[in-house]
Amino acid sequence: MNDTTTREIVTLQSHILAQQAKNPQSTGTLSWILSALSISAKVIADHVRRARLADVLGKAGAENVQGEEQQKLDVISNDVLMRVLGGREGVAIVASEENEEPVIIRSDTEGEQRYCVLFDPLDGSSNLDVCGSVGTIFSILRYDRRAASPEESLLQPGDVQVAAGYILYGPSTVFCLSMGEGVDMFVLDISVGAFLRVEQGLRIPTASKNYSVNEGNRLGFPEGYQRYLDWAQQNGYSSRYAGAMVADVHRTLLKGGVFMYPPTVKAPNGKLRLMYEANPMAMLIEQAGGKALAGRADDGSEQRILALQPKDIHERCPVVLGSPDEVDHVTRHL
Ligand code: AHM
Ligand code: MG
Repeated sequence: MNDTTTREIVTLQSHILAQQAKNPQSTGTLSWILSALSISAKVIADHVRRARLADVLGKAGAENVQGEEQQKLDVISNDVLMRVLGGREGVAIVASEENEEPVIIRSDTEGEQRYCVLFDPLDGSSNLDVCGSVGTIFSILRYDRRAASPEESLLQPGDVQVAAGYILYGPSTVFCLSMGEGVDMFVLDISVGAFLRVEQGLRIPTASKNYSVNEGNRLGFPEGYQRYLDWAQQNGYSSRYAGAMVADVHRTLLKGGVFMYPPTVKAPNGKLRLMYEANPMAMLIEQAGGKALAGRADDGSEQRILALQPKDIHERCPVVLGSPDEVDHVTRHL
């Protein structure tokens, strides 16, 4: 057989159905939710591509729950995800960076397994004005009917995520997904209208001399991070920072290195949100063989992001993730 006949063409949809078929108890509910995310990604990618022409760049004139100004496309992307996910039977609660309160869609006390979907609809959106890459990040949790309230059901550690991923809107639209059995990567073929699988069981390089951090904040970092940067600069490291987590994590996943958003004097827990930025990225990085830490715990041990118990859906945490050896170089300076 030649290469054309041996190389399968697998869409995201068929990949998800094949995963579902591995589990005979599966009802297909999660597959429907992932398919909703795939549709949302195509719609958002189209908005992002046309942003300048459709005059939807710039601010929407409102502030989001973090007190940050929303971009028009933040609002549009949030709306797309809310509308598409809202229509899916299996969705119990949706929580977004752009909404202060989670949206409870179905909170019944019995019946089939339902899920909570948390997302940052358009991460790094300030990159849009300069045609830089942006992305959507999502995390899926089981809806816990035993929780005291539907909101309580959301506050689960990242270790129990059922699936997580991101969509990068760059020169091409890339969907990276983990359902707990490795990381797979898909690229949107716009002529076909489908995400096609380009990588299965992606592995992050063990080491690579790259660090990715906003060095403008350096003087506000705890001393350990500053010592690491001195060490990296004395040892021939390159600095790469897109200013959009999805773009920076995607590069780190493929090329190796370490991505960090440390605590700063102004933001003692860093800037990134645990539940819909750090947790999904940490799941992908760990599933690809990397490490994802929130620094060191009080007893000096490494604090895995996925082991943190969230207390608030919008809480923040420090982030150090990437190639295992590179994360170790950071932590030995902390
Ligand atoms: P956002 O969710 O408001 O877009 O903020 C998150 C973004 C990340 O994509 C990126 O890693 C970080 O903020 C950049 O922050 P800074 O400009 O402080 O370096
Ligand atoms: Mg955002």
